[in-house]
Amino acid sequence: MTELKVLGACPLDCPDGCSWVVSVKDGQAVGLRGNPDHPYTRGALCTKVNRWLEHSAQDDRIRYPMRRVGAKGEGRFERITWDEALDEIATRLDGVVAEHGGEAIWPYWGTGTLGYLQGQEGQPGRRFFNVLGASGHDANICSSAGNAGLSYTVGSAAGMDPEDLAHAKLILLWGTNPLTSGHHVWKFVQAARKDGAHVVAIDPVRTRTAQQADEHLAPLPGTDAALALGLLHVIVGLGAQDEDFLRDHTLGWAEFAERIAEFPPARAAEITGVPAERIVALGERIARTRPTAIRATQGLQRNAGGGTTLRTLACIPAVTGDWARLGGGVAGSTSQHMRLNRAALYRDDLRTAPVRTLSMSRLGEGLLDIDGPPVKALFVLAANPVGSTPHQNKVRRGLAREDLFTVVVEQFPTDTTDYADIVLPATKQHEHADLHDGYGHLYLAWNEPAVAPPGECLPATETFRRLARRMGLTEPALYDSDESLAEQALNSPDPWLAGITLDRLRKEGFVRLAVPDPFLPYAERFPTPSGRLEFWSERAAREGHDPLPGYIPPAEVADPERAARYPLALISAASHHFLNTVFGSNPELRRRSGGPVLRLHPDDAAARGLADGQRVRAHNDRGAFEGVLEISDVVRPGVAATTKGHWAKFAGGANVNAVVDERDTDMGGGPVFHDTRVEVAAAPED
Ligand SMILES: Nc1nc2c(c(=O)[nH]1)N[C@H]1C(S)=C(S)[C@@H](COP(=O)(O)OP(=O)(O)OC[C@H]3O[C@@H](n4cnc5c(=O)[nH]c(N)nc54)[C@H](O)[C@@H]3O)O[C@H]1N2
Ligand SMILES: Nc1nc2c(c(=O)[nH]1)N[C@H]1C(S)=C(S)[C@@H](COP(=O)(O)OP(=O)(O)OC[C@H]3O[C@@H](n4cnc5c(=O)[nH]c(N)nc54)[C@H](O)[C@@H]3O)O[C@H]1N2
Ligand SMILES: [Mo]
Repeated sequence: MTELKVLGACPLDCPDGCSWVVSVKDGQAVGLRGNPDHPYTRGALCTKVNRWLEHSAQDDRIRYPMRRVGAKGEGRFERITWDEALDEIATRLDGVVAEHGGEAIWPYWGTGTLGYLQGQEGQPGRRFFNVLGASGHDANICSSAGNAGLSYTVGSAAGMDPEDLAHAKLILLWGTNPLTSGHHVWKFVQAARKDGAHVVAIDPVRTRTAQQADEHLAPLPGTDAALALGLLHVIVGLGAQDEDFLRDHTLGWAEFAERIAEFPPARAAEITGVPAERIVALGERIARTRPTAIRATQGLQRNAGGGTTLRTLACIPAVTGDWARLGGGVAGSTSQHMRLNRAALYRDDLRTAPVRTLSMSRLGEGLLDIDGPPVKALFVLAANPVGSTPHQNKVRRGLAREDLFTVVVEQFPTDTTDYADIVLPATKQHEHADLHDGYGHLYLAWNEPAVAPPGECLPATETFRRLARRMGLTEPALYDSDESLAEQALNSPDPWLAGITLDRLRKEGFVRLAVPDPFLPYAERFPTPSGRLEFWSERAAREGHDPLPGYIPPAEVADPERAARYPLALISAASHHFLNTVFGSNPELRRRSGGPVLRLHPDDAAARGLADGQRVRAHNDRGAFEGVLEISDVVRPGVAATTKGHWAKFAGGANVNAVVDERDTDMGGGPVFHDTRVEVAAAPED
């Protein structure tokens, strides 16, 4: 039989949103590779997704509905039929609504797939839960702090097209590790370099990316805004500010200039731990290099002042006028350039009364401390909170509640499914249809199902249609087909979406937003209340923040009392081998990851009498996790580095989130993964 090529898209939570091609023979997927025609993917996937088909066929794949038979957390299940599963869920949800009201249901959705149909914003269940009057879910685990900060300054969290990094002459890779967390941007960095651009990495850790940069600055975690203000101090000291841009396109420059004056390089050096002469040198380089681009993603916003950090960083290209130049500005997420018709897709208007919103980053609190009504049913979709959410032990205590009914829609038996009452088997991307964009580029894509699902796996959209029918819900919008949902989402008045239809996406696989070329989103106008880039933000002031960008120290990292007990500042960034916790049970990727590794500077290891390669335990008053010690000067003294994504059940029962606090960032309600202190010691013998 001939081989069929089916166009699809990687659904994972990564800026690159790759386009892929599945080869199908005799109804089986026999190959999957990056789409060579996609300008951002250019034929390459990544270490992880190269194993997609092997991962999908793993023995531990969940293929049937299951009911818990062991204790919560034990992970013992029996196979049941879909009828039994739907009956039990319908009965339990009806009971919860009758006794406690709809808000006692928490639809907890995560980032396992970013598809508009199967994942993003909880869409497959969103209409269903709206009809039931369930609580809202604030998916603040990733970017909400930075989004909030950027939107005060710029009016949007979206900035320049990352492809335009190719036109920059100076690139600051600021708290981002693209060679691990989204490598497709690298070719644009390299293109700029070919044209003479200088590349600077700003990261407490000398990462893969920092090792490839021309220069590396290693600030203490959470001090980036002070660094930004120190750099601006140098720029303004040289008179290198763009007076025309400041006059015509910004608000509050006089006031912000006073704030900058408070941060001479010596002060910035004291706060950040970066030598003053390095700050002066980089400030001078920015002052004389047009355009300068800043690539800032999520890593540097996971701190007490994470929102303010991004708010302040976005001011640099305003002072230099680079927002008006191709190749200048901040290249972060492009999500907010994608103005699909979310209202039509989500149908929040189906709610008959306003509902409360619960915080994804505070699952432990949501399950243990919140009343009026307490959460009685938790519906987890495309998320693995035991592995990914702060304060693992608290989350476990919440999930262990006997009076909580938990449903998890999953592909693999994760640390979270272990607590489920019912597990429902979910299809994977090459088995279902979906509509995608990417948060690091400007393309939309359609993912055509390539093969039939294994066992009794269902797309989540179909799962919720069946559940709605079982519960006797009559709202017609609950029964729309996948294609109809995609069409509703694409039916947007936004001019950049003009001409992008489902038919066209199906035919072409992917389509670029109809943005102007060259793309200078804010050369004329910023989408702030004033239409200008707002150094001074009335809206920020109204919402309880400093009207000006500034510096907010990390909470735990900068706390001397905490530092005395737990001397090491811990960072747990992206693992090269997993995507959050996805792929965490793939034998080859687990082997390559070496399990959790904890890196310490030679001085810190020596002070504790620890040897390279030994098992160590990092702990604080919230919990502990274990890993293998790697002694290396890639981390600065006082900093410990590990990675996220390891499954607790393969790592001795806990991963790094056992030590992370359930505490909000300054704005946006984000988590503070990298604002954590620990002590490290030899692991106890078993
Ligand atoms: N391989 C792989 N790729 C991924 C992911 C993954 O798990 N694995 N996760 C995906 C997701 S969900 C996201 S959100 C993105 C995240 O992608 P990134 O934004 O790159 O996020 P991180 O890896 O968390 O952090 C990036 C860098 O920030 C540094 N950092 C930490 N704290 C600070 C700080 O205070 N200041 C500065 N300057 N640097 C700091 C870390 O050392 C790290 O090297 O990646 C996506 N891509
Ligand atoms: N310590 C520490 N923790 C972190 C971070 C950090 O930097 N440090 N980063 C945080 C970040 S940036 C993020 S975004 C969060 C992510 O946290 P989560 O949103 O919980 O993401 P994952 O842990 O990857 O879990 C996603 C789950 O979805 C499942 N899944 C995948 N595709 C589908 C599908 O199509 N349907 C269904 N039903 N399920 C599917 C996968 O099998 C996986 O178990 O983690 C955060 N956790
Ligand atoms: Mo994320």
